[in-house]
Amino acid sequence: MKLWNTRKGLFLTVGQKVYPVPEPGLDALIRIDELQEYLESILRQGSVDEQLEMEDLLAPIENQEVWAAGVTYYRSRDARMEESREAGGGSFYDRVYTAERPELFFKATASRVVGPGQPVRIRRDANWSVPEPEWTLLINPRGQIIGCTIGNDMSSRDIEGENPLYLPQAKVYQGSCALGPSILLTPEPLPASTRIDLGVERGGEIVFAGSTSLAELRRSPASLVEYLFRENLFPNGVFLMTGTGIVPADDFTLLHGDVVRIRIEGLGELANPVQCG
Ligand code: DO4
Ligand code: MG
Repeated sequence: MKLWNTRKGLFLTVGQKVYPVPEPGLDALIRIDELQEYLESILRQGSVDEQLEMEDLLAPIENQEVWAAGVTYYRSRDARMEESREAGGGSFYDRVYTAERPELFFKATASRVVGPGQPVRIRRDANWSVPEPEWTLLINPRGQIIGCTIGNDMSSRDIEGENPLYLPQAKVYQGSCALGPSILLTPEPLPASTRIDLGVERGGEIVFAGSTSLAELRRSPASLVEYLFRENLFPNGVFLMTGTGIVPADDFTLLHGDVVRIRIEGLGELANPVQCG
């Protein structure tokens, strides 16, 4: 069952059937105990004759923070070691890839997050920007994973590579995060075989395509959530991006006007134009 945040309110869908959700937003829904039972009761009320239009879709977030895990795939470790070699940061990435404690960082407030079809941004003071396609967990205030969605952890590789202490500037800025198009509400993890695909289009042509699968993710969702909740409270729940396994070659940078498409099996497609300025 999928949850959609739209200009007309929240809706559940099962296949083509659409069900209105009485709660005004995700904050209220996420606090409900026995959520699956509650959702089943909404389905029993019956479906409505409503089409969810692309232009009505909003990012599936209300007052949740967005956090992110890093260097959870070998490809990310490799790319980061390379980009920070001159700055002497290379060994940090190697060490965190194998360390017991994961890299977790604050990524975005809801105001910095865009939804399906809305522009993600590249920084005007960056000259090497990439999308990071990430399986993104939704966790309730009790630390239980209740669903997942597609996330784009937009990153400025030149700023991050110049000095690892610049990470917050490389990662956290207006329009630096996209979520959507909907939330798959399920406590079950996606299968390890789940494929993640990234495509970047420029002027109608594909200028980058890459893929990975959740089998390449080095850490379990439960262990990432356990670290995130160790010394933090999330009264409205929290999104946790699980890291990227796809990093374009070093000569690739996003440009204004590109379109980023991320597909995750079972979750659909999140597509966003890229804006600079
Ligand atoms: O260590 C820097 C960020 C890593 C990251 O965002 C990722 O691996 O996805
Ligand atoms: Mg990332």
